[in-house]
Amino acid sequence: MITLLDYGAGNVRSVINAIESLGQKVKVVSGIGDLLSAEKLVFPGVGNFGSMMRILNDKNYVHALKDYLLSDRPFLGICLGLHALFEKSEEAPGTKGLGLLSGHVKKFDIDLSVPHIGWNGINIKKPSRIFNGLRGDEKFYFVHSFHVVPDDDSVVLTTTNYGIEFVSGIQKGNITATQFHPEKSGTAGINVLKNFLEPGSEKKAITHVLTETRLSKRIVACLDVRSNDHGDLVVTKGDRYDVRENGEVRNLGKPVELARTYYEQGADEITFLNITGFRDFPLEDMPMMDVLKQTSKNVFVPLTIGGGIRDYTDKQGRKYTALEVATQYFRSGADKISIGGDAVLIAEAYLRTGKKTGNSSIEQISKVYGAQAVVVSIDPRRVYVSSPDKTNHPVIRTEKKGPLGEEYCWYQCTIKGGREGRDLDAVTLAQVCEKLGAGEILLNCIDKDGTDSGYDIELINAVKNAVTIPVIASSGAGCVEHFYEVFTKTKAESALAAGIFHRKEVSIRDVKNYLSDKVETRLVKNN
Ligand code: 1PR
Repeated sequence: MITLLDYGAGNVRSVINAIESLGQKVKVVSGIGDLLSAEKLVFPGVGNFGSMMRILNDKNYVHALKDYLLSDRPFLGICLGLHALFEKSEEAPGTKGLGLLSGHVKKFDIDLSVPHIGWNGINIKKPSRIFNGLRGDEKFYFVHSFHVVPDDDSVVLTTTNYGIEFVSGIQKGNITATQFHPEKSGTAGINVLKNFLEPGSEKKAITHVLTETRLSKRIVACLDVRSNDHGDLVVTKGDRYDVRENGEVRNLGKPVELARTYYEQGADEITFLNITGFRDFPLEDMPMMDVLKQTSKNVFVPLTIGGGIRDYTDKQGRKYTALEVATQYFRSGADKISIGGDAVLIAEAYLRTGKKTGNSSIEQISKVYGAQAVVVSIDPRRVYVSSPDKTNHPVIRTEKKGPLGEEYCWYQCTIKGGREGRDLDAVTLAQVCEKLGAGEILLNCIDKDGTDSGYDIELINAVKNAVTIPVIASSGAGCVEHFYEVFTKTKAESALAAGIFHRKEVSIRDVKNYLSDKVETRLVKNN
């Protein structure tokens, strides 16, 4: 029996699913007694150091947890579960950590996008049974803005390079903790979990010793989901956001099955977008929760869900906050939520008043679940102008001229699946959302969606150069070369595609194989 410490601030379902996939049973801590009697404890931390310690204190878990750790029983901390072991964190000055290890937690101070999101490697610093069965050059999924700085080097198990070399794993006696998420790291991560759950007697040597690790560019498979006219939940695909063909919603498959296929092909992340979320209410649209629950049972890479995340009042007048909606999604297996239309309205309000209210969906969800869990999905469309003074919006000089030979354009934000254009441009939206606490931008482009003509490089550069958070380039991928183009002509961290994967024109494996000697990617053989 594995005991799991859930303090209620994140996606523990994926950890439970990963452990259960290894044939073990999980008991979630519901009181101090469970901590005292635990034989093997897993502590997956998500969110913010301050709120984590406050909850642990409120529940009176701190003493029991320290006793457990001091008794040297097997412990696996994940992410914030690693940070908790230290004395303090820059994320919550004045808040005491468990202090089992001397040292502190520091915010990344580097000239790269923060959070550090994605698949990176580990430099193994000492032998451990936790690595049995690994080669040593596998990549693991990271998502964090802070890293630990132990005073005692002897506890360092692994380091990882991201602007600096930081400590990505510690081990002291039976206590192991990783900055990366084994439960989200495909087969390699499941292997690490297995080694913790059933440690072998000998420490087998790894064959590949890395001296410097590199963050991979991520390939994201996107599933636009909605009910078709027969009431079936289907994966569909638009052509410039028009998902109907001969009057019918295109049906390209079933969401759970397709997600599993893309995982097996080596997708680094899966995104589900409930594309009618602007008119539905997700808490009534339980099939999407179900899709997440089913998918997270056997897909061990990060899952993002978008569509309908906003405050809502139902027909009976009951109010729901966007945070409540997001919480249900996280509880169902999502790692990140994506906000579309609501982000535009929030940014417009912010630009009108110049003030953060703290009440917006972006701010609230980011505060509770961390910036890394909040993606803003932008649906822009090109608006051509003959000269920059013809608009108040920031323009770019474009190589792809407009229908009347216009040399300039700006990118107009839309809501409601592209149906309504707003007086706001994509660059400003991205900047405002970053300020309000978004951790990543999913940058679509209506003009490119479903066209197979390649990504809108000009748009991606304009947005990427205006923010410091990671950007997922989306819309237009039609062949493997388009992925190479987007990664070499822009600084986007990820490339998302939908149509070519659904229509089986190109598989994710094809993309990875093509990129393998050109761009840093996670090797498909990991999965
Ligand atoms: O506004 O918070 O309810 O979220 C709704 C979400 O649904 C938004 O993220 C919005 O992007 C998405 N959405 C709404 N309508 C559509 C539509 O297609 N009619 N899909 C839609 C957006 C764009 C991408 C697509 C890429 C890659 N789809 O997700 O997957 O363009 O496609 P490609 O590789 O085939 O070119 P809210």
